[in-house]
Amino acid sequence: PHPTSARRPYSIAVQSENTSYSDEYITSKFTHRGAEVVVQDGQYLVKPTAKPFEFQTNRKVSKTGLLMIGLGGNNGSTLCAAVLANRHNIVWHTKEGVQQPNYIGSMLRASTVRLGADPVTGKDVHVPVSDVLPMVHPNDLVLGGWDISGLPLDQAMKRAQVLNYDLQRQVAPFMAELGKPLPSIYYPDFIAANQEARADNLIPGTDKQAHLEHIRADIRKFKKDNDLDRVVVFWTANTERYSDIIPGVNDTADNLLAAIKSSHSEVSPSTLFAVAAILEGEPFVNGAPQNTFVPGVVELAEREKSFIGGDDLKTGQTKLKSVFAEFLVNAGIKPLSIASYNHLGNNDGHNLSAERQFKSKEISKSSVVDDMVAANALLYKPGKAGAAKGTKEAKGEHPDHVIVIKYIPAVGDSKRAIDEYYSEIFCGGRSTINIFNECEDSLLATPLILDLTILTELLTRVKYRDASASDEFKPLYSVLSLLSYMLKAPLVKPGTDVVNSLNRQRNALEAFLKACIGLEGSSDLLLETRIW
Ligand code: NAI
Ligand code: DG6
Repeated sequence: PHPTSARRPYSIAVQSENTSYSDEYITSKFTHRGAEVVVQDGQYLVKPTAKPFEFQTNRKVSKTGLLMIGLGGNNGSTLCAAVLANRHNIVWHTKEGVQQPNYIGSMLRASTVRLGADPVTGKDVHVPVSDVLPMVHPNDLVLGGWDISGLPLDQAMKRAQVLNYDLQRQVAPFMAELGKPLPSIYYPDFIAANQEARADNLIPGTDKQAHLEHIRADIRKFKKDNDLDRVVVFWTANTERYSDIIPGVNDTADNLLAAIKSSHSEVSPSTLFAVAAILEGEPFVNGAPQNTFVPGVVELAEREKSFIGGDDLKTGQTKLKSVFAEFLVNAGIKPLSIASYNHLGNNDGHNLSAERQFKSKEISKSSVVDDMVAANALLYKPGKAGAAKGTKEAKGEHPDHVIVIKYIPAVGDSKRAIDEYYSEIFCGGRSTINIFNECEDSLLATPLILDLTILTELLTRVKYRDASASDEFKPLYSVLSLLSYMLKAPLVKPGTDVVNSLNRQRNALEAFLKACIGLEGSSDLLLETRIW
């Protein structure tokens, strides 16, 4: 660990026959309980199920690098400066007084999980989520990455206009040590034309196979130079337009690899980076909304047993929506329309002012209420199986849901989000709730990038086996849907349902972390408080 690392020794000991510890592993037994439901003649036939699993977590936290694509952008430069400020314990002056660096906004480092209760007092005992299993401390991440803009990191931080001047002033020498981002690949058709002026740090040529090999070599070199066990490759570059899914081009792993070889125009930079990471056996996370994960990428990740996660950081407006819309629908209130406006003035906003890039963001921001609506047939008429495809009848009832994003340079990184929830209430009544939210976008995004990186590294160390079949331990499935809590449009195993509810996403993550140390069951049942 870095000399100033705040990493503490692992401090939880579960005393149960379900949990065992060795120097190398934490091994736990876990019964996965569910129910199979068959609808027959209007009746729900429910069969409870219980499947025994074992989890094995390698206790040795990898020495981890974070390679960001878009390193010189607002998120990339803010993340580097924040980690350096924490690592070097830089305090700075604001008009409110002296400010300490921290990791507020990180679910792992700034929120807690209930372990159980004190047997004497009956009071709940909580621990930081990051203490449940051994995890990388953000201060220990080795930072690097690519950008089509060659501005050195200290100047990129200044350009971003996110952090307080006194912090920038003190952290600048450390940022300067990071140097300039690695040159990157730039296919102008994928991001807004207004980004062209930034593109001065490019890997030459147009040969996509050569680009792929260049990126793979960059990952290997970074890993070797820094003596790393693991590198998480993270897309926090500009939002791209959607790629067309073309049979024979990007629909299968082999077709995609062939398309890269022939430099097919529909292979985007983000897809190329994902393929590079997968082929290097390093995880790739997509923090932006475009469809980087074309079917060929998912198949390639499965084939290579690599890990992928995405899409699009769920930072503000959408995070709130994934709580608020669920609250309304679960309270039996029927949202009729959700109108979401936002304006911002940073480079992300500039890029999103182009129609095709906006479209990618619109898709990821819009999909977030779909599962909540689909789960409540009392409020929303479900789609009809036989109805013509694409019609309202086939899709079923849904609230009107509109997304507007405007670029207003004056407000910089300080995004404004305005939401109106217009709902039907009891006996024909109407409720209108308006929310106005203002904050620095990159200060919301940075802790999420850290959480995603740290969780991803952890999930590469967790193996499982079906205890009933006495199988060998094997890695988790390639698509890391446990990362959903931080993502607007979670990528899930093909054919499985997306869960957008923030609460359900968090519950899943908590349950999984606890399962890995042999703790089962819903802690919110609190049965002891309900019985004599
Ligand atoms: P930014 O525009 O400040 O930074 C993006 C960086 O990517 C720029 O420095 C640009 O030069 C670079 N870039 C573009 N194409 C590249 C390529 N092919 N290779 C390497 N670098 C490339 O944007 P910001 O605010 O940092 O956001 C980054 C991404 O994260 C955007 O796609 C945004 O939509 C997404 N996002 C941001 C959230 C936030 O709250 N800040 C939340 C959700 C998603
Ligand atoms: C404007 O919507 C810019 C976007 O990049 C957002 O800031 C980002 O996607 C965060 O969105 P949300 O909906 O989670 O606040």
